[in-house]
Amino acid sequence: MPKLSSNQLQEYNDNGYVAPIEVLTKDQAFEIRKEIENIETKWPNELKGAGRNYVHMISPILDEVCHNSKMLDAVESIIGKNILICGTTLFIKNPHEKGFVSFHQDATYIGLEPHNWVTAWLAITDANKENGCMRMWSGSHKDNIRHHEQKYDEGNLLTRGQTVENVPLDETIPLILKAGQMSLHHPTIVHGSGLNKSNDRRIGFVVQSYIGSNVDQVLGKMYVQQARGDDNFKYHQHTKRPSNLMNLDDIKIRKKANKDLQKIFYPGSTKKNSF
Ligand SMILES: O=C(O)CCC(=O)C(=O)O
Repeated sequence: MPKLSSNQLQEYNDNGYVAPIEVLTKDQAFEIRKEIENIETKWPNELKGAGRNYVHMISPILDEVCHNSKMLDAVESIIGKNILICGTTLFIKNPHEKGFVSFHQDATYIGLEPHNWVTAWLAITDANKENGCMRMWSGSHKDNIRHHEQKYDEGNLLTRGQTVENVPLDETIPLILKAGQMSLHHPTIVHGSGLNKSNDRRIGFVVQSYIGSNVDQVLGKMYVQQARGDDNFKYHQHTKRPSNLMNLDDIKIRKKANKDLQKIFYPGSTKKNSF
């Protein structure tokens, strides 16, 4: 099976991310966009606030993406063959809104230990400098967790507005992707993204994250699916894959999963965002 090449793996190890990786055709990515927008139209509150998480639990189309063999082949090269899907998040920036993502390291508040996990950011629309693609501080994953200021600033798409300050913007690399391509990034790389200044939405569907089955959740409870291999550790609750869109049983499990996710995201926090 085609996995990451040795050059791509080297890129990941040296820089803390690797991209672009071809996953879907432009048309397939557009089908995913239509599914997201169909849910937004029929169930207007479903993907808002905390509803941006775990959408793969209620949509067979988004579930299928998480099990895409091209994604899993690449992920397997990094974390090994026993792979769990422990969460998904939609990062949508609508045009002319204030959405941005401050520079941060994913590992800071997420409770996933050890760091045998990787985050897959799949472009559902093109992502470029104009519409606020992610920017990576190359090589920063080699350092430890840095201090994050909790800013809770307006428009910040992170739970606490957690921010690594004084990141040299001109040293960060824009992660430009075409719809259907993905990037993989390391738990400790410093990354963020700016405003969407285009006239269209910027949509990223993020598997946050693919974890090795040896990875525990030290802050709370997570709901996982087996993507490949075995789970000999059994740290997490396994859930079934959705059978049809917005199935009532799946909605119930997703609600519970989202409630439990809030307990992971916010311990010790003075404020709470809507996510
Ligand atoms: O979508 C973005 O701009 C940022 C997403 C992000 O921070 C992540 O996937 O870890």
